Amino acid sequence: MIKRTLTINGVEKSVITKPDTSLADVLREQLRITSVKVGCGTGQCGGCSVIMDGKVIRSCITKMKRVKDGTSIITLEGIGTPNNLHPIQLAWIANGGAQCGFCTPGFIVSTMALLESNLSPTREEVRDWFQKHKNVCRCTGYKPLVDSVMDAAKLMRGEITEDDLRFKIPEDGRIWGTKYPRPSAIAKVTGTCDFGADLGIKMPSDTLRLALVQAEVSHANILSIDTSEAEKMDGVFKVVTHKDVVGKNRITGLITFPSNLGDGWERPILCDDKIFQYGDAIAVVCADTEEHAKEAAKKVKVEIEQLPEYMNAYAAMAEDALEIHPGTPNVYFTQKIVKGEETAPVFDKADVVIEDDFYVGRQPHMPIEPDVGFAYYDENEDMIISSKSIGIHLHQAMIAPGIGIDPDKLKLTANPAGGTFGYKFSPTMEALLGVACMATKRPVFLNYTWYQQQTYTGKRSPFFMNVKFAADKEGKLLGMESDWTVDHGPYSEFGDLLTLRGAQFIGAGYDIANIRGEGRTVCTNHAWGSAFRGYGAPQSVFASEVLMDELAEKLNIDPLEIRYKNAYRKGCTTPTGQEPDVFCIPELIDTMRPEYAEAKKSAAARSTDEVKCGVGLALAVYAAGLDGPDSAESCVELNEDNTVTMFSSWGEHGQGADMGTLGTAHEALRPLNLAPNDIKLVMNDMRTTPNAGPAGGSRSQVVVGQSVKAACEALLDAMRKSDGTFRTYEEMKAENIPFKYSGTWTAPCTDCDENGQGNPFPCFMYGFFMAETDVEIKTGKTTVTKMTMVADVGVVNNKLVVDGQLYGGLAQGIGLALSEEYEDIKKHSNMKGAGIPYIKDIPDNINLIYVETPRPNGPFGASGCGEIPLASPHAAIINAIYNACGVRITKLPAKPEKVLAALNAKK
Ligand code: MCN
Ligand code: FES
Ligand code: FES
Repeated sequence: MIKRTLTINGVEKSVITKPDTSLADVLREQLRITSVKVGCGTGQCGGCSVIMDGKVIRSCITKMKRVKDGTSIITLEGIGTPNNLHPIQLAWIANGGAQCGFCTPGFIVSTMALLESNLSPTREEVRDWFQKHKNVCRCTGYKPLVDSVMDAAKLMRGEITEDDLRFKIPEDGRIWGTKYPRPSAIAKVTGTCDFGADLGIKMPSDTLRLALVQAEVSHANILSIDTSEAEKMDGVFKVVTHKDVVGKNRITGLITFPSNLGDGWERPILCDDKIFQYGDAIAVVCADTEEHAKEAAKKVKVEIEQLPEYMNAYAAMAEDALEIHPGTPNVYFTQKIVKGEETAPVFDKADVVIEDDFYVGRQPHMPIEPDVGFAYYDENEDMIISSKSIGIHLHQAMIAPGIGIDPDKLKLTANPAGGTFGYKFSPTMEALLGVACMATKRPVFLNYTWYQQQTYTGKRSPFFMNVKFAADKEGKLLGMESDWTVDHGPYSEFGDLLTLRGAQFIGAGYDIANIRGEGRTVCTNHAWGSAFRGYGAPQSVFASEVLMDELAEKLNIDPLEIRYKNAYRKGCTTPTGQEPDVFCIPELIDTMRPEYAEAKKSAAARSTDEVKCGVGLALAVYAAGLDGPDSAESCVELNEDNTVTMFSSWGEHGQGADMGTLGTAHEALRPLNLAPNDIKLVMNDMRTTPNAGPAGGSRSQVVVGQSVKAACEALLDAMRKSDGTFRTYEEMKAENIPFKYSGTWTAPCTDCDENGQGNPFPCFMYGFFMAETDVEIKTGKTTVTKMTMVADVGVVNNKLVVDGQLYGGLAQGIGLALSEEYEDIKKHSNMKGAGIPYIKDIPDNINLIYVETPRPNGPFGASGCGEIPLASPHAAIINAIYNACGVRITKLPAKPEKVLAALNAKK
């Protein structure tokens, strides 16, 4: 043990600790300074940044033995407080710098040190600083963060006032369509927002800390699990294995379609007979400290019989491949698309036919916050599981039978989430917490390392695609044939629905009268497929958007014009035969025209023999809503002080469920002239908030928003007097009128049939992307120098949120195009290895342009927006690479070595 006396935020504190304990652990666990966030835990993300003796350091890799007595440490708590915000914090709020907010403390601390050394940085100097200090953000696309630093510096130099940065409510009192900051912004920029790990360490002292024992092979029979040595280790309370699970020990994948050959019950909570993928959970050690739990986890012995590992769809489809789940074929679901006439004669008669193969891979979600949660029994003996769930009611249904608990006795609540990007559409630790809590009858807390985040949670499912277009010589599409194979890993969770996305979105955006195709879902031993922002669109649209450029080239038509010619117009239908909600694509393309002309000129002027510059386009359509009669419920209550409380299960990834709910409710309740602060939010707690469905498929603004609107309208109806004015709380009470109202909404939609035909979605989102890239000929390295997106997400609820969604989604698209993958489990199990974009990988030059076509099915005309920015920016980048240097990378990611090999092959 060592003793250190440190000056923390100006106050002297002594700590006694182990020499090898990290400064981050001492600050968080011993001193309870929880603004310091641990993301990667290995020095790659800057989440744990603090200022040590004037310099920014990463406290997760700073051992206490290297921290001298008398050292000064500044954390976010020492920079500003909710009632006394520092200019940097004010600027962060004004620019929407905190989406999930998990990276925010690290960035603000880092900015503080920058501005102390240089109060007038250029934007490039700010970017260099964050690059050098490895500050990573997965939500914002970085531009709003640079904007924040520039504003903070201006304020600190006295060039603007605080008032200039504070939001002012417009005279009409309306916040719909404005940049009103999200309600959680102050807590996020001051480090007072408690995320799951912060709440976990503040649990009562008898809380058990958990550690996972994970599989280290991808496919094996389990012969035995020996926990005897682990049980004897210091501090161990219990080692929980499948034998302790009283329920079915399975998480149900909720089969969507009857033709699915699986039963959806294949994911074990804790492996019993078999290991299906690397990282599978085999046991959970429950101990007094995290350190003890982790030490004991290393002592659990698992005897296995290795089986052949089928690491991609084609390996698992081989004739001699074993059934990964005995009794269920590895190809367990097929989906056809049959629209219009047979395509064979159409292709025979066409002037031109073009065909290519495409692959979009296993993109990892890479939230900065690793998965985290805790469970306990409450005063009613109900089991409460608190996690990053973005679908609390859905997850209750998926895990209760497996744990062996009456669903009525199981309640889920959501902690503030440090980003999920879809992986939390699946329960990833909720069932583990449930079985550990039940087996020990103690509160339990599980905080994954980032390695566990990467190796145990789902990934984007790879699509192998072959797509063929038939067209006339003017470039009008006459037909399409498509074939797609979905590698969904070992667990079926929503794999059938994902496969349907191929039918719905390959070729979306274009009037294609005749389509034939088939897709299939394949069980493999690589990472299980979970929802990821875009859910099938980044795969499907990539194929048709790159092929569209190939067709344009063959016909010598400009890529913009061929898209314009084929865009949805009145009278045409989507690939599923549905009439689009609006016909905005020609306007999106027209809006892009001048930008495109400018970009082409600039690329031509900048290109040299060493660096070739190019411009690429891609269109995207994606749905806002889940298939068919998707529905949601929300409640609102009039309070004694004439404010109202909204009860909503709008799931929060970090995207802005709080702002979405507040903005929609405020607009719906405008007749009451409430200030935004008069609307209180109770969110995502099954004890009080009704089922609104999961926050996937960019559905919440539309479907949950409609239910918020309906609840508010019901309250207004109850409050309305005959003269059109509204009753107060006292008047309602006097007349015995109830105060609380529920609103529900169901999409007027039908599921797709076995031919992929139907009217599945209430609203669509549209985007037209342009990428400008530089390709270094010697190395094959691609740099995206500018992204432009013309977006139609309907009427915008909150401009700050929507801008943030688009910036962040575009940045993930750049990652998908150029660097991100999770193919090689060892190499890609850390952030850097998996290709997370740092600030210098994302251009500062991002241009967002809006077309706001009101949606008939959206609340106040809004559609969704979360996923459209990731639907096809990567296709635009790949098209830009081709435009720059003549190589077409159809299998992502386009890493330098791949581009270089293609350049060399071309020579
Ligand atoms: N919005 C708006 N006006 C519109 C449309 C949307 O102001 N016309 C706002 C909404 O109020 C909401 C946000 O934009 O705050 C996204 O709305 P919507 O598209 O309805 O999506 P959801 O709220 O259902 O959020 C989920 C969506 C998905 S599916 C993923 S995955 C995702 C995403 O949003 N993961 C994210 N955005 C993310 N952003 C962050 N920072 N972190 C994630 O994990
Ligand atoms: Fe310390 Fe990532 S750098 S948590
Ligand atoms: Fe930066 Fe979420 S706001 S990681």
